Amino acid sequence: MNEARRTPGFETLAIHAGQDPDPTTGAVVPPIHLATTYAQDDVGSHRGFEYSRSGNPTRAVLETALATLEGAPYGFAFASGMAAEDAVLRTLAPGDHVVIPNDAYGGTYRLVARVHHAQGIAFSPVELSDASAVAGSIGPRTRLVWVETPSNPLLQVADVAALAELAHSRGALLVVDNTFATPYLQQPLSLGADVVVHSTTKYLGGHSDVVGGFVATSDEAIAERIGFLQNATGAVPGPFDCYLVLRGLKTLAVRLDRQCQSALAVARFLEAHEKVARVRYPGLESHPGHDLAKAQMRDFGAMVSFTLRGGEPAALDVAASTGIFTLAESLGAVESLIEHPARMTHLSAAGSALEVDPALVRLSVGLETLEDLIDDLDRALGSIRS
Ligand code: P1T
Repeated sequence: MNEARRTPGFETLAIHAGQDPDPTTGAVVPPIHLATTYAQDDVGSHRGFEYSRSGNPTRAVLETALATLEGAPYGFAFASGMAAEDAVLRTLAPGDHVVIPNDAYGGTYRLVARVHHAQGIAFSPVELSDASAVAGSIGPRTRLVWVETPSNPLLQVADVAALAELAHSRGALLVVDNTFATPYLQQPLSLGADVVVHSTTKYLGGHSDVVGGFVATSDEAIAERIGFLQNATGAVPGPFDCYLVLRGLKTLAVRLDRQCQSALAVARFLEAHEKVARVRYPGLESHPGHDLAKAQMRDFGAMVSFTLRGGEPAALDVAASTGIFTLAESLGAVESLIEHPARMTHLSAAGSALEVDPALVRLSVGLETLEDLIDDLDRALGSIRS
């Protein structure tokens, strides 16, 4: 008698989902299919691929693998996180309304406020942890509630299940940007979200060598529309980029286990430092979203933000003084990065509800030796002139 087989675990799926050995050669790594076009046996009769904007075998492997990790029946790869977000926003019609977080990646705000708003989409930035504020901002034309959790750069935690219920009760869909958490730490669709977006540039790629994006969804109608838009607007990733993200996925779990562990140690070090005013890391008991993060995430992620008692001058000093933490935008890779959101990643949100405190510094904790990372921060904090 056959016993029912256990569903494979995350790590197994990350390495094998959609990635059977190549049937022609037995190659254990998916081939990088560079062809732009595919021979047809008869007019209109092809073997699954016609033209590489519409579909490419390497991209198809990535789409199957990452959709599987998100628990999604449908997944679409894009040329960047912004292109993925753009596709989701293009499902709206003029006059529709989106609720956006008042703490989110600056580029997301710019896309909504300066691209889609100009095309007739209304939007309201709102504090996602304030349920009555979210409820109050949903109107009859609200089609999407957009969530980033943990958020960029304040690491705020939003209650995905509660927001999904609220959005659905008012006829809207819930979109979650899962870039900071990744499907290893959090699976928004299983919490009730309808659409997940990613910048695969970050943890999924994991090595600062590929820009990409992804949309996963459990909603058939949305999937049909996103698939149409992917082909019609053509913001698709190249096959080599798809391969790099696939390669990154295989080690996501082990990378994140170590990165989360180091991030917690870095956060605790910063919390005890006299020059630091406040540390924002969901794994700290002092974080207002700690219990919620514990309930909806496997671990707390590897992004840490903190404000300096010395305000912006001190923040600029620290950001410019580290040696191992590289001063650079982006996040989620093996290299630790430091940045000043107000002047770098979130400059496009200046003057808006998403404007960032200039005393804030953001860290992406990588895979270097933990003691070296802490020594580096200790020295940088010691260099504050003000
Ligand atoms: O850079 P791109 O792949 O287009 O992804 C945009 C994006 C979307 N969502 C979140 C939560 C993001 O953080 C980003 C990109 N963020 C940075 C580059 C950054 O340094 O914050």
